[in-house]
Amino acid sequence: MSALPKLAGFAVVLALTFGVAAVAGQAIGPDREPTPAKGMSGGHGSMAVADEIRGLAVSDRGLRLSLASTSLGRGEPSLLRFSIDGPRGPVRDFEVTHEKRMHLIVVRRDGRGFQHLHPTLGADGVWSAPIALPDAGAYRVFADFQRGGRAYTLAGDLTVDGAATYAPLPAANTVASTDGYTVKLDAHGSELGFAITRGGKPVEPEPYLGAGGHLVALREGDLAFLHVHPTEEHGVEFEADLDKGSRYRLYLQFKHAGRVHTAEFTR
Ligand SMILES: [Cu+2]
Repeated sequence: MSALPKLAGFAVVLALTFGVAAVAGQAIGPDREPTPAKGMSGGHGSMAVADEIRGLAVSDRGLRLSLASTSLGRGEPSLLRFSIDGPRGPVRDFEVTHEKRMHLIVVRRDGRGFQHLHPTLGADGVWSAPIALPDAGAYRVFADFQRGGRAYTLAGDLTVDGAATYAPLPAANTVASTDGYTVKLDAHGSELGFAITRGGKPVEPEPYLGAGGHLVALREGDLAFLHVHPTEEHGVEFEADLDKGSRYRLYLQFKHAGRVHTAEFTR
């Protein structure tokens, strides 16, 4: 065997390694440090480390999101099944964050059709959640969880068959209506506060997932999942480092009258 094919093989491996490193560098950024999952302070101005960009990769630090199926029938009630796999198969030792061991976010690539689900874990390590996706297109599935004191957001693609009609991101807004509620966004730097009213009267939301509300921020273009910290136990206030020059879709969820409502903003 001549040395040439061996060398060529080496060059390919080198190129692949470099390619992966370049992608990882883009996704994470050279100067970002992992956010400590425990002992994280939510107080105003006390964030010691930069927020981490997540949700761009299907695997991270030895764990991989495996979707049982990467396509679903349009509009059909289905069961979305997946596992989080380590080197020896599905792992089951998840930690509770925001009152749940797994938070699953499903959204179409254009930011429409947002769903926040709490799947159940089977004895075989397979999570499952009932779901129905009424519109065709490519969806992003985010599995948000904590294990071994570290926070993960792994993401994969899911397709719903049919002709998709993608819509541009709606224009920036500071007022959103949902289920008869009006929600006003008040932003000061990285602090995002939300005031909820109904019929002109202030609404005090009920606790939802251990806070006054839950906020997901997805970046336009790549749907990078921004980790958001509630800054108060009862108020609807968050700290989020939205990068300037990018637009985001914000999904604020709050609970009132026993039901969860979602207000959406572009910022
Ligand atoms: Cu959740």
